[in-house]
Amino acid sequence: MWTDFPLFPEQASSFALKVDGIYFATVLLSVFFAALVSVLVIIFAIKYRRKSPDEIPRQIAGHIGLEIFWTAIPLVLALGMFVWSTVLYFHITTPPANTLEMYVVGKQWMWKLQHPEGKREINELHVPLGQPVRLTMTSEDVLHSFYIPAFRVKKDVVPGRYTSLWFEATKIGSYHLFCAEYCGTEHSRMIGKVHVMEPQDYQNWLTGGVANEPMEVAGERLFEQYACHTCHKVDGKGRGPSLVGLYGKSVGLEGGGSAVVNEAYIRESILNPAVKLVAGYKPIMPTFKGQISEEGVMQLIAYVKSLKAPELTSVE
Ligand code: HEC
Ligand SMILES: [Cu+2]
Repeated sequence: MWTDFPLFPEQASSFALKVDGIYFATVLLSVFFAALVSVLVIIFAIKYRRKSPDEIPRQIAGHIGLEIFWTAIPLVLALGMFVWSTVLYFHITTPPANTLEMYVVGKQWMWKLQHPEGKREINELHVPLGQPVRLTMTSEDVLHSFYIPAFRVKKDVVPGRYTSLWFEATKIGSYHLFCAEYCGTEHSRMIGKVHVMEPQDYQNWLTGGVANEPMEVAGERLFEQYACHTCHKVDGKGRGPSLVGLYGKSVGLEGGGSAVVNEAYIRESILNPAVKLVAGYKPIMPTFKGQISEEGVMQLIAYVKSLKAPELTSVE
């Protein structure tokens, strides 16, 4: 439906049909009631018009049956729309477990994208068909918004914060990528393409061309370059805690409370280490604010994520 109609973007992700379903249902419902009310206004205006100059209408005190009738029906319809869209909203905001991770940095006025295997792109994103992809996104300067109409996904990209978005492409092709948040003079040129490829073609594309360094390897190099490894020893005997198996864990904080280690926590630990002190440690970690680029921070995060605790030999 509508695929040849240029007003509507293609349906190229697993969300597209579902989002359009809600969109059209809402529009149809609104059109139906708008038409019903308009037609009744006209009919009643004619039917109950004053027919003689001295006519005085009978007063109507109220009708409990009618009140219930026109309260209950809209209530059921509105709650139905609410439940339907809430269920879809949760689906769209909850990525499945087996996603491919990719990283996005917005900048006036371009999109910079990194694949964990090392490939980097500008204003272009290659993704495989039929595989859930999760983007972790941040901005180097101002607010942007990552928008792929054909996938029916859009999410703000905020400086100093990580937002994420996931989708599963269901159709081979190239689709528009827009910045959907006014971000300065050349906002309208902050556009790109998302290329959906057969999984095999995607693999070839990933490994083809120049040898690329995986993100976690680049992260490991930064880890040594910035001397992180002098304090964060694998065995936990350094001046800082061991980062092995840290990702996804919950750590106790100095002064009570705890924090879950996700991308945002690691970024904050690197840029503002004193904000959340790990219990039992002193605020000796220097800040790396202004020294490591957003891409660098993401590479460090990829490295920390790759430090998996050896199985069975649990340290705790
Ligand atoms: C001078 C020693 C030192 C250096 C250098 C250092 N750190 Fe730290 N780091 C610490 C200490 C001590 C803590 C625990 C206290 C805190 O949370 O600030 C810590 C905490 C952390 C945490 C949170 C750990 C947890 O268990 O929750 C992360 C992540 C981290 N550092 C990453 C890095 C990275 C990446 C670098 C290099 C860019 C680095 N650190 C450099 C000493 C250091
Ligand atoms: Cu922008």
